[in-house]
Amino acid sequence: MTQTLVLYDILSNLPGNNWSPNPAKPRLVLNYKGLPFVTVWVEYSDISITMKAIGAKPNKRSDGTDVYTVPVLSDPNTGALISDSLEIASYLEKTYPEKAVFPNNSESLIREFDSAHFRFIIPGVKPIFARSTEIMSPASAKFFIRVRSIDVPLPWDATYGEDWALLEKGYNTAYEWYQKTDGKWFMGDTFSYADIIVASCLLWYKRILKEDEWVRISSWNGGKWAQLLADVEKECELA
Ligand SMILES: N[C@@H](CCC(=O)N[C@@H](CS)C(=O)NCC(=O)O)C(=O)O
Repeated sequence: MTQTLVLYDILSNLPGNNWSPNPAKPRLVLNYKGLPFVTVWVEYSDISITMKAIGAKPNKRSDGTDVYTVPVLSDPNTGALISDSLEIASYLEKTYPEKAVFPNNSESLIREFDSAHFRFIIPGVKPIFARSTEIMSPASAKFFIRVRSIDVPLPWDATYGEDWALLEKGYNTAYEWYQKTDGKWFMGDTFSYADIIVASCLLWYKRILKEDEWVRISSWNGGKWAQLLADVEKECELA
């Protein structure tokens, strides 16, 4: 029998806690594969100290310095301790191949998709970062602003304007990608980790934005994004 895995995720003041897109990815994979897991919720400002203490491997910041991040997955069945959402997905796929998230040998392509998705989100992410600071403790919000403004310069503002237009532009690009396949998923009729990547950010927006702001995103591209999120939640048995 599979022993319970442990997912390290980020605390918030929202009911049920979860909000952060990178931990949402392994959460959805674990659900999709039907693996038993528990979550350890970590304060954003304590990620580094907690991950160092459990012996997790650091990631790299854009300036080359080490950064301890979540998600981290601990698997008592194998003794593995894995950092980074993509590496966790890859590990889970190799260790628990049933219900593939990289079907038809698609891991290399989906790794490229992950970078492409990140590139279209980042230019318009300021309103999302602004709202994210509102659902954390004051200490975590202060820390988040300090570390995230290295790559996404302040000021961050959720008011409707140019940054929202940049985010919408990114989604217009993603919409074109989705339009090129027959079926509701990125790979047509085949569900994959690519859809989990997109849904994790949508879940983030839905959790942290004001209702009218989420309605705005939901209305883009004929309602594609609210529908995709609902479809992924259903596929991963979250809804
Ligand atoms: N490439 C990593 C990025 C993870 C990441 O940036 N995690 C953020 C939270 S969403 C973090 O832990 N940041 C800590 C910091 O910046 O000090 C992944 O996909 O897991």
